[in-house]
Amino acid sequence: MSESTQPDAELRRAFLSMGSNVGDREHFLTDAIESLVGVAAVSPVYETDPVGGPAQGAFLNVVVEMETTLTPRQLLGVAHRLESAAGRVRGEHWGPRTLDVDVLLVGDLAVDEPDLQVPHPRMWHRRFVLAPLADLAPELVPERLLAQAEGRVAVVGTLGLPKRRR
Ligand code: GSY
Repeated sequence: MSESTQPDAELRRAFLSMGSNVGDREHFLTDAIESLVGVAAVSPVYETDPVGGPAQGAFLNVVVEMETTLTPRQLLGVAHRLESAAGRVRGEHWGPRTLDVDVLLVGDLAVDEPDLQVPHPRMWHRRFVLAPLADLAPELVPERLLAQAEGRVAVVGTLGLPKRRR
């Protein structure tokens, strides 16, 4: 499927969650973000306890805000492409990974298909998503949900990204 945009497509505020817990975690996140078109903001980097899956190492997580005309399905295609570029091998379910990219929100669009749900159905329970999302868009994250969410998180810095074009 093409990821090209439609001439009259609406520009929307979209949010992607990215996580890495294998190898050079910061490098995988930085590379992925640098290859995205339409990045508007990147949250601080959080080191986070793994939620779900087998015993595994700590993640680095960020949330990326985009201004984009891409549809949720096109953004899912972008997410899969970024994961492949990071050499991700789909092994154990919820196991360690070089890069995971989830489509969280795309404007006020809602999608409920077997392989794609937007808003992302688990995001409201995961502190590794809600904390960086609240840094970028506090109005989207109810304080009560952030307080109740699962998993310890700690800010460890910011990614050294170059200033860039949209
Ligand atoms: O769903 C994203 C992959 N993932 C993560 C993650 O990115 N961070 C943390 N802390 N735990 C996770 N469990 C899974 S699965």
